[in-house]
Amino acid sequence: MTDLILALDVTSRTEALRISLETAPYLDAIKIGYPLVLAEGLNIVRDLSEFGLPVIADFKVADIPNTNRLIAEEVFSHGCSAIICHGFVGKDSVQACVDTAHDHRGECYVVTEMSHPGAVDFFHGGIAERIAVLVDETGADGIIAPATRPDRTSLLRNLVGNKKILSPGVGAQGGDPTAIAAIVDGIIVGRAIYESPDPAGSAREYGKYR
Ligand code: NUP
Repeated sequence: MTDLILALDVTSRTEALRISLETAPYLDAIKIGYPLVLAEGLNIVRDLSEFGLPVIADFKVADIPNTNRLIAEEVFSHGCSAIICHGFVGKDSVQACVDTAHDHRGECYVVTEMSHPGAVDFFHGGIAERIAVLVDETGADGIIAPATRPDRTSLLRNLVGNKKILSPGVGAQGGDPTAIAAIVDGIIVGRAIYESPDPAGSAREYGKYR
């Protein structure tokens, strides 16, 4: 069973609510990030909560521990259920997000290796593997790993054991859900759903791995 997480990267509240309403029956969570939050503000979380789904804040938080904590406090006090942070900033910065998440009974996911082609320009030679180990050391709830490189995600699975893996890159970035669904706990799909002429039909299709 693999969750379907909608990456809701639209930039208007009206559009966000329309897509969510149409696709909610097929989703396990909604992921929001800078596009929607910078356009409409963090109060959009309250509107999205109406659909009864967890809202994941994908801010890829990557700052010093104190700033990470302040960002995470805002995220959770606005009603998000989980936060995504970067791992390359180091253990103390990740720990700040994890601790704040857990103070609010929320979750924290750590980006290991990103899904786009340029992700490996600087991150190679075992960096993602070291970040994956950080998850155990900090008590984070899981990692973000690429659907575009199932072999890499499979390797990271061996390192994180039962921790959750959420995987973006399915659809628009070329990732094949059938190649990744069995390895991960959730697939993250954005454009292939919200840019589809039939978002509900598309969500139903990606939801068949649930
Ligand atoms: O490595 C990552 N790749 C990625 O695409 C980490 C992410 N968090 N994302 C996010 O997943 C990205 O910011 C977007 O919100 C979503 C993928 O969207 P799409 O390519 O399916 O439209």
